[in-house]
Amino acid sequence: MIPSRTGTFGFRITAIIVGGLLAGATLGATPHVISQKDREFRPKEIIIKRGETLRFVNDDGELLHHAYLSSDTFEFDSGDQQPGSQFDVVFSVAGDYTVLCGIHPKMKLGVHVTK
Ligand SMILES: [Cu+2]
Repeated sequence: MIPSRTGTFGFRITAIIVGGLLAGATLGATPHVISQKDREFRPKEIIIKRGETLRFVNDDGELLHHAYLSSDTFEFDSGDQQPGSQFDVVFSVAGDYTVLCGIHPKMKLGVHVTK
């Protein structure tokens, strides 16, 4: 019986370690928050590393927003964003991009993704 107990114990230890690593990875990938308030992206310019996440938050009262990016190497489309909602985008390709809003043409966000 002792060997079988040890085996179960060993498995549990492994599960705890793997679980801890996953939790750590999630914490390490804290998104960069982009506010969309007063019909502006805030900040208007951001530098991130490839693989990092931008979180587009619509904190603009009653207004809809619709963040999107269209380029040769990378694109996304948040769809219409209701007030209070958020949309996460992982920038998986390095480059210099301009994110626009499909509803407010003057809204622009410069995203510089380094390798
Ligand atoms: Cu907008």
